Amino acid sequence: MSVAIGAQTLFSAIPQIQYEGPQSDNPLAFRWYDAQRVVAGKPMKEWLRFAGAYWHSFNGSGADPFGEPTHLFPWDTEADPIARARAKMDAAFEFLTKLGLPYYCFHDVDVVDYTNDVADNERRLQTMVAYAKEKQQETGIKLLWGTANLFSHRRYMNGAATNPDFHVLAHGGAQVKAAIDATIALGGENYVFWGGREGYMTLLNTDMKREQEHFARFLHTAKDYARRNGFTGTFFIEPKPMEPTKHQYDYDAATVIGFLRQYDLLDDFKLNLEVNHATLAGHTFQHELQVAADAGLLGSIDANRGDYQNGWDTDQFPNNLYELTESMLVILEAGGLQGGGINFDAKIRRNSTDAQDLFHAHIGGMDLFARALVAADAILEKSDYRQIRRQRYASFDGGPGQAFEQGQLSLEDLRDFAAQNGEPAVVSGRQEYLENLINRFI
Ligand code: XLS
Ligand code: NI
Ligand code: NI
Repeated sequence: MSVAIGAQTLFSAIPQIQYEGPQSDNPLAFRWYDAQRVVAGKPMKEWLRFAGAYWHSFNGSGADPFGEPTHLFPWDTEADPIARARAKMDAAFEFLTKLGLPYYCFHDVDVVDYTNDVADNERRLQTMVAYAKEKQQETGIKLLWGTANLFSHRRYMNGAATNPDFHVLAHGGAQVKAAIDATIALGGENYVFWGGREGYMTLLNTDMKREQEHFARFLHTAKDYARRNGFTGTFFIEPKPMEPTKHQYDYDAATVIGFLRQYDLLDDFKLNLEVNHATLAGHTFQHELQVAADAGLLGSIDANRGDYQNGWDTDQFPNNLYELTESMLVILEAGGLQGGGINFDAKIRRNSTDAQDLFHAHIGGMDLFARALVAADAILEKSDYRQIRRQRYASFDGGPGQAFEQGQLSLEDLRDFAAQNGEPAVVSGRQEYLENLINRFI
């Protein structure tokens, strides 16, 4: 991104992004996302609750393991950390406002640079929270969730809550306390734990059971603190199977649900599911959504996509309408997200260096979700999609099938039914018909 000249800001050349409809050829307009349009009984805006991710959009420098930064932000020329953080926040709120994003999300360290001093960090964050409060009031933009970055600092190389050294764990606690305070002060609606390095690199030096117990204790301690201090929102755990550790404890939705149940955290925690993390776990995103929805824990989404040709968290902006329509089917049938929204945990590529690129990326993502929402609603309302699935299980709706579901049949009863009724009829699962259905409505 080019450096601002004079009074100009990074985004001053970009207009307010408006809905212009599918016929528009303006790349800086929405073609599908029409915030107030009612779909399935609610405005799109409420179904989707989009958020901008501070870390990718305003800290992501484009640097990679092979090369230096390519995204040169104007605020980085400010020497004073608070002045730098304010200039960055000005740009962030200008961006969110121009896109009409109702929410944002941040880690503590995204907002202001961190030092090794706990008290100094708290002061810096409080200063920026006061500034963010003004910005929120001016713009009406709200905090979808806050979180603490417990993975970048070198002290966390062996984890934070699961670190073998209590001293390191305590530093994690200090950061989480400050991040929870910030979230409460800003009226944040949720608080996220992504277990950055909560996992292991080799079992040879790891007491996995003890680490997981520490993790659960840490979550309880943080949750109790937040509740005591008036936080009424939901805590989310964000599953990811690997990277940066070889094995992350929050592997996937099913693993996290088991963990929450085992350690008595189900009353306060739900899931924040990320598309690329599902891919890394060897699942489709739809699968992860369905697992969470079935457990009543579908809280929030980190929107992005991976690259099917490689195995890491590339965090690209979403652009696959077919897959997203399948995902929106799950979300719509679940009645929406519980407390959360759609956070663009995605970054423009290293070689996308214009201010406009960040807008194109988000416009594309927002349009895609809006379009998938419309398509999924049409599939549910105008096709035989639901009926086909219901029909597949009709043998359990009455008679011995129902008795089985109700726990009234023994294994001998099953045996007798099989013996008396011969071979079951061959019934098609109609997969291709259903796949065509998705394509018909998108
Ligand atoms: C990294 C995670 C991270 C979380 C927030 O892979 O997706 O960005 O969303 O800590
Ligand atoms: Ni994420
Ligand atoms: Ni990720």
